[in-house]
Amino acid sequence: MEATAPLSRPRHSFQTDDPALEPIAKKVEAGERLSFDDGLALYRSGDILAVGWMANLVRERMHGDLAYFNVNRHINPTNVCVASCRLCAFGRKKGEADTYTMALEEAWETAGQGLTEAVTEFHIVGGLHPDLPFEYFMDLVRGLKERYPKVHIKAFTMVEIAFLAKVGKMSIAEAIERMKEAGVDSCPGGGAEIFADRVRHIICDHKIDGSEWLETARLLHKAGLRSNATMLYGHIENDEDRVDHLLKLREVQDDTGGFQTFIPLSFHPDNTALGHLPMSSGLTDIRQIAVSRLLLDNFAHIKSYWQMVTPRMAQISLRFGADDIDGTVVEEKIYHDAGAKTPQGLRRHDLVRLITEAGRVPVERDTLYHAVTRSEDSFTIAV
Ligand code: V47
Repeated sequence: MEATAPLSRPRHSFQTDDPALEPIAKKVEAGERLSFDDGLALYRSGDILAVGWMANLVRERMHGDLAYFNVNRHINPTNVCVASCRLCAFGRKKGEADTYTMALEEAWETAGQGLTEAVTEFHIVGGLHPDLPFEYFMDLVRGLKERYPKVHIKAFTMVEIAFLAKVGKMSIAEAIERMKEAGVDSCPGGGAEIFADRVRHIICDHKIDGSEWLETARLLHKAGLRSNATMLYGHIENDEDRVDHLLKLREVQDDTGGFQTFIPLSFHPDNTALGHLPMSSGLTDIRQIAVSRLLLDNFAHIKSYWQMVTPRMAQISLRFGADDIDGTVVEEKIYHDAGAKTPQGLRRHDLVRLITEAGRVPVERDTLYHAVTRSEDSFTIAV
């Protein structure tokens, strides 16, 4: 059961100097669905406080003052990747000097290094390795489950699942069944980038296309696994591409209900083939959180991933539509290869402090948003 806390504070009324936001506010207050054009108006409005006010209204209606975090550990088993995505600073071609691929024992041991904080989730994402067999990934998951049976395994993006199915010469539906048998509990939301073909051809031409990503998510949800969804923004996409991306996710969610959390990811240009582009600004990050909350009316959670936007911005986001700031992470490679200046990981008490200072009530959650209660070095999950 998810924790909820109704909010008893009285609400101030909506005010804006942007007439385009007036009809949108009426819809938001009435709980009505927003349109494509509403999405564009939200991206183009100069009144960020009014946009944030609406997003905060929705966020508090859904979660009161609660703000979620988890104690997790990222594991990136390999950086060898057949794709050559211009957006990426992490992937390497086989044979290059700074490649790595974890032996299974090494991956299992690395996973245990975060257990001093009793992690409740392993988040596993990696390159599309040309030679690793399907069974390497299943053994990786099976070995983790054997060694850490209480830890939820959130593994493999839609892009990896489609690739693994090809490697294993099986359908995507079969690959998903095999993943479930091995012990995968849910899937992360990466690889979605921007669904529009025009943009996808430039930033990640070698990945499955947008409709394949969405179809793989549908299959996953149909098989009973939940997943997250992401959007990579702040590169060459425009407002129409962003709204299109969000509404395509909303459409799948109407059908399956299988998405758990939406995570907007700000593009980090360093060491990528798009290194000439500037980093997104704080205003863009905050707006992206708010617009996501407003358009994705059927998503329970909007995550402001502190690794991406910095702990400072994640804190502010909790007043602009976000209800989650992700977890301890411990060791992050994908954005740090692309120039992220944030720490590799944060401790549990740092996350609690960030949330409390923002005037919200911290709730440690597991991956499926059950509240976690801790005593000394063990934890229990309220289901
Ligand atoms: O798909 C890659 C992004 C994603 C860069 O599900 C980059 O809870 C910025 O999906 N600059 C992988 N972003 C990470 C991911 C994720 C992260 C946190 C939580 C969850 C979750 C999922 O990272 C990739 C891509 O969109 N990425 N390179 C870059 N240079």
